[in-house]
Amino acid sequence: MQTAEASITQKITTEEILNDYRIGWESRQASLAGRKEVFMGKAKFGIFGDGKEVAQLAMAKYFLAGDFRSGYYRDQTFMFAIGELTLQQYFAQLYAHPDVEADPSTAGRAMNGHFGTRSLDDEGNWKDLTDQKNSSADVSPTAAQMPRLVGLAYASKLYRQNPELQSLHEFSVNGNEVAFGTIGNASTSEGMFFEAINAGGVLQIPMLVSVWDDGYGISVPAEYQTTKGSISEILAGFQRNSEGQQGYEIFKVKGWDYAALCETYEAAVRVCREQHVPVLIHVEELTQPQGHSTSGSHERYKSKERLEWEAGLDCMKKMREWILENDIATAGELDQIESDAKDTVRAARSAAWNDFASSIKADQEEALRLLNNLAVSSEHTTELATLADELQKNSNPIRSDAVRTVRRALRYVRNERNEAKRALIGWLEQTLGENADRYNSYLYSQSDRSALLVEEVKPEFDDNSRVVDGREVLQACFDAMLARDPRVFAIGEDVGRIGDVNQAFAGLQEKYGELRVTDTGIRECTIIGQGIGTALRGLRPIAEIQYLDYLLYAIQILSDDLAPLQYRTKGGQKAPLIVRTRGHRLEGIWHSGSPIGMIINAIRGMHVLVPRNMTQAAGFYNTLLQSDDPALVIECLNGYRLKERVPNNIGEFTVPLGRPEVLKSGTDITVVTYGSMCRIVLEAAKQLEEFGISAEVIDVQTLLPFDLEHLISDSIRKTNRVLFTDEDVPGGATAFMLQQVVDEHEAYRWLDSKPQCLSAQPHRPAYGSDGDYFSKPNVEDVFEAVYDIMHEADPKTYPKIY
Ligand SMILES: Cc1ncc(C[n+]2csc(CCOP(=O)(O)OP(=O)(O)O)c2C)c(N)n1
Repeated sequence: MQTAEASITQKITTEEILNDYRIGWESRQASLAGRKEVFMGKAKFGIFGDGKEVAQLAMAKYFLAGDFRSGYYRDQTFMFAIGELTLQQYFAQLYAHPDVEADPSTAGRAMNGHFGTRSLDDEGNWKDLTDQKNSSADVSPTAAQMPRLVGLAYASKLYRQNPELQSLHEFSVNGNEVAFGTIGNASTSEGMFFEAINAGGVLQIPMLVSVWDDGYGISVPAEYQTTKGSISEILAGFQRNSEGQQGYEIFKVKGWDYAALCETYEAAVRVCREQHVPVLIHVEELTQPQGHSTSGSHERYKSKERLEWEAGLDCMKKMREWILENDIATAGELDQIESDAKDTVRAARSAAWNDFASSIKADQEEALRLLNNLAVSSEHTTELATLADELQKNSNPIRSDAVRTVRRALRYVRNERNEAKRALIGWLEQTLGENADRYNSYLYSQSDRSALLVEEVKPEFDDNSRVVDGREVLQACFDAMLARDPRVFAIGEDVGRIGDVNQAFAGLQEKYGELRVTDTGIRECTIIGQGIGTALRGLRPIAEIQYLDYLLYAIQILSDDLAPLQYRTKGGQKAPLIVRTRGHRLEGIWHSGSPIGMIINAIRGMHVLVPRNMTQAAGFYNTLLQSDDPALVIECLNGYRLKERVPNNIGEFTVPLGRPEVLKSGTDITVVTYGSMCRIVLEAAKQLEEFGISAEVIDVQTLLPFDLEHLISDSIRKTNRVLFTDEDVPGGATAFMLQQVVDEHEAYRWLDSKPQCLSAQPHRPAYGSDGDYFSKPNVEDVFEAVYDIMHEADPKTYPKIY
């Protein structure tokens, strides 16, 4: 472990130091003012970076264009210092200003303290990321910035070591970019932190992790969080050593010591950038002058002595003392900087508020004008005037106030017909449209590379098309992808040497090298993070989760980080990661998973594709590679050895998203399913034919998006009956399909029988063939479910079986 010398560096000019001091004070004043805004009711919640200013000023000095940050809500000073956040933007975010120009990080969507830069232009195209200082988009769950950090740093390794990537100038200059992570000391208690630290050490990537240690996690002190109360002490075993064992370079430094911090960051970033050695910097003795957040005061849990200790070690106070001790500026000059900072912040705050409030006010005034117009001609003048009066009196309106008032007003005039009413409805519709863009847009890509816009190219077969095991279809597809696009690489457990547990990558590591087809440790969460971070930097990872059952280890990071990325940046960042896994029926409790309802409800913002065989899967991979949306592809565990034909255009054919396929046409009932259940339903449908029942079998193919052209509803229009079946628990994905088809697509109009679902048992499947038979829907179950529906409709023709 290194302890940097706390000497005055010769390398930093007086001007730079005073500039840092100014930024530090502006940041401090922004925290103080921000808290007041919350208490005045102008913002709902505030979490600030006071007490962490000086360390962040030092870190910012060594953060270069092309570098990436993956941090958390305390990093405002760093963002100011690298020039990627203005004071006005800071306040705009606090107020939840829903405009990208006002809050480029999140367009008001993610609460204050959630930072991010815009990697994409307005059309969703990559900007030159080497030309700007980058921050990936923050999330609130503690330590969830860590998995992505692994990927951001891993991208540098790929760009440096894979010569085929040299031409991608807008993402990297020889892999020189460092990924800077920040995390609070208490958040290092999370499993994700340790998993990411270990992965960074194994991978030897330029990942520099700063732990901002203020001794607490809200009210819980370090001794409850960390063994020995010190993260650097317990991570000491990760230190690389002189015997050539690779690992980390670990530094420890006081968070109020400007000179030592600058020295430390300079040395740390150099080793990280030049040698691609991961670094941990434990920044101790930080404080929280205003406590954790606006939700409560720290006087409740910090002793008087602790509070005094914090006041004495306040980093801005210590920086001032250091400047004075070293005759860098006079007390008067520093006073002036401090007082200017106050004025600057006040002005920025007012500008942000005026900008935020004025567009709302304009909306409010227009609504009032139209409402008053209507009141004049209406039979409900009193009610409308009362509503208008209430809206008028609201001196701090928000957008929903005018909308709510107008919607209520329209109830009174529902029987009236006049121009004033039409004008008010016109206003409402326009405002709702604008607010849909403000609050509901960009869940998926809105660029011309949306997965939904990829042209269908049908697979081509001829008499010479090879008939092979399903896994070989995938192998041919991945081979073509790797050959065609140097940005593509695959990672996962057992993916490299043996080409995954089902051998769809067999031989491809030998052919394309270890950087393209790569084994990882058993660490699902950071496998996904590795994928997210590299995708954020222009690469096209395929990150494999060995079995769907183990996706649960990664579901949080998919749900919190990847899926909402476009949404929480309003189209400012994208990570077109392809997550590959295999699931549905095989054997036993943890190798037969099909928790599809849970997944599709957790990861809106990703596409979820459930191909029934490997040809469909290959077509989906080809589609996804042309798109900038992230997706999860769930292959059928029991399908790798089933025979399929290899399309002649294996690398080119595409399967469209959101289009179900009719696998067997029929007239009596529609049976809707997906994945491994397709074969079971087809077999049941064959047996039903013997008994005079003609079932139409539909494979939905993709659950998100779901049947965009309402083809299932069209089928029900013909058959008037429907059964939804899958291997999920009751109320899982069958309930989703039912809701989509019957409610959203209004198929209830065509139904002559109750729409029904046939799911697996509510427990996980038991082991062995009998365990499978009695846990999941089998051919007989499907047969009888369909038959019973027909029996209920026509008991004479279809008498009860038993
Ligand atoms: C997964 C998760 N659990 C709990 C929280 C609530 N929470 C927000 S901040 C915080 C304390 C974090 O402390 P630390 O990491 O030391 O950072 P600090 O706020 O002190 O800078 C907690 C528990 C959360 N955001 N995410």
